[in-house]
Order: sequence, then structure tokens, then C-alpha cells
Amino acid sequence: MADERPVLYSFRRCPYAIRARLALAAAGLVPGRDLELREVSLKARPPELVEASAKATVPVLVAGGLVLDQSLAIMHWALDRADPQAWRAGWSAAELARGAAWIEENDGVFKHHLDRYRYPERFGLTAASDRELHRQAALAILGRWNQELAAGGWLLGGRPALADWALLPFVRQFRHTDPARFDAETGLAHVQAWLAAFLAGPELAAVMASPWARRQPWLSRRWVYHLALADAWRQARVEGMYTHSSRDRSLAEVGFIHASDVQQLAGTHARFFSDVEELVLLCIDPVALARAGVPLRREPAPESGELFPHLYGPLPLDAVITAQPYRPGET
Ligand SMILES: N[C@@H](CCC(=O)N[C@@H](CS)C(=O)NCC(=O)O)C(=O)O
Repeated sequence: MADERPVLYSFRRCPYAIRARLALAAAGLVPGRDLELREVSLKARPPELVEASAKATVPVLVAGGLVLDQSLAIMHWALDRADPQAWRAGWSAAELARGAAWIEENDGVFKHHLDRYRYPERFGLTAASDRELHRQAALAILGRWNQELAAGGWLLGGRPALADWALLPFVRQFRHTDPARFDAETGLAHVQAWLAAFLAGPELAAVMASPWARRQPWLSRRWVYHLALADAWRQARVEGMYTHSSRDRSLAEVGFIHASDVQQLAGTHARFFSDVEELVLLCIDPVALARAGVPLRREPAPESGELFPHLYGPLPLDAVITAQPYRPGET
């Protein structure tokens, strides 16, 4: 039977994805049981994500026919299922509206200044003074949040609400840009304490670790895979072409390059590479292979008859989407 679980495309460090995971976890959902978590690399977005949401940002939740590609919508989806910590429950309409306004300010103007402070090169900000202007503008907003926090330690009062969880991953990112300077800021004591509690708390720790976050990106079903010895991969990068077929034999000897579909990888590793320490997993894009005129055929292995992908030609480097250390057990 097809897997009907919702799929969450996520990226471990993304503040939007962190807030979505926080809400899903608070609702009691567990990856592997209630949903499938697919950690993605933003440099190599899987075609399944792009097909679900053309803009292919993270997070994206796909649940049946529903595609939610805004983190806030995912938070609400989670809390519609269960809100045991009363992130939305028990607040007045006016309080909820205040919370929504903080979120809007965070996602709009605060994020604008945070990005320019954190990644000035992306915005062509070469002068240190430009960067500093954005830091100061973000600090002015934090100063106002500081006043809100003074009364009860949380944005709406004495306990955390949706707005706190939605903002804190971004404030974490602001601090992370220069922690010592953030911690030395005066006039932000309530923000500093609010963030410190978040950073030390179990909620964040849970969603930054397995099963909510992984170090290795999820492997798309639409890519094919080749396990390469590190030396062979190094040589390919010098030569601009990968021409090994298997562990010990060349493309010229065999006539094709051995590869695996994702579900075959662990078996391939166990059969041929279990004693190799430095192994590189090449994720290969069949579309780029076709563009380069390299035929990809699925052919039976001599003993088992199981069909494996075979590449009939040298592997061009631009068909290799990622090359990452292979860690058995993580695919
Ligand atoms: N409004 C979206 C923003 C998501 C977003 O921008 N995520 C970043 C990663 S932190 C991303 O995917 N960036 C890649 C891109 O914009 O192409 C949300 O709330 O989910």
C-alpha cells in the first residue's frame, strides 16, 4: 500500500523550518510514525519537492492533496490537530491579534534587516556601515519586543504562545551572527533571557536532532546513486569526468558504470564496500545524463536478476548533483 503519511520537506538550520517542526512536535507528531521527514539541501532540491511546490522553499508539508508551503500555515495545520500546550488556546482575540502582528513584523521588517546584517554579500552591501545600519534597525525592533516581554517573560504574558515559537528561531539567528556582541547588548535583558530559555530548552533540542533533523539530505527516488572510492572521485574532479565502473574496474573494462537505485544502496554497500572507510556517495541526475547523451539502462544483475541502473558512458561532473561522504545506515 502507498505511504499515506504527510511529508515534511525541511532544512535543519532554516528558521522557518525550525518553527514548523516546533509546532508539529508540540502537536505530538513523530517523524517516521506520523509523517515522513525529508531533510533537503537547498543546493540540490529533490524533484519531488519542486513538483509539490514550484518555489521549492523549505518547509513544505504535503498531506494528501494539500500542499502547505508557508511555515505559518504548517504551524496552524499542526495546532489544528492538537494544541496540548495551548499555543493558540486560552488567549483572547485581542491577544491573538497582537501575536499575529509580532509575527508579521518578524517575517517582514525584522527578517529584512536580519538578512542584510547576516548575509550582506548577498545584497551587495560591501560597506561595514551598511551592515551596521541593518543591525541597528533589527535591534530597534528587538527593543520593542523587549518591552513586551517585561511583564511576563513571554510576548503575550506569562506563558509561551504561537508568536513566541514563531519568532524565536529568527532571534536565534540574529544572535548567532555575533553571539558575544548580542549577549553584551544593554537594554535587551528580557529578549536575552527569553532567547536563552529557548536555546537551553528541550523543544529546540528535540527539533534539531534526529528524527526531526538529519545531517544527511534525503535521497530522491528520482536520482540514481554510485558509491565511489574517494581517490577515484578526486581523480574525476581533476579530469572533469568519472570513468570508474565499480570498486576495482574501469568503464573501459566493463562497458558501463554500475549504479544503484536508492533502495539498493545499502545492499550494494554491504556486498562490495563494507570495508572501505572513505566512500563518496554520488547523487546522479538522470535528466542531466540524458542531456549529456549518456544512456541509462536498467539491466539484471547476473545472479539475482534484480534490475540495476547502468550508465553507458563516462559520467559528466555536471550530472553529479551532490557528492557526500557515505554513511551506511543513514539512507
Ligand atoms: N515564507 C516562507 C519562507 C521560507 C524560506 O524562505 N525558506 C528558505 C530557507 S530558510 C528557503 O527555502 N530559501 C530558498 C529560496 O528562497 O529559494 C515560509 O514561511 O515558509
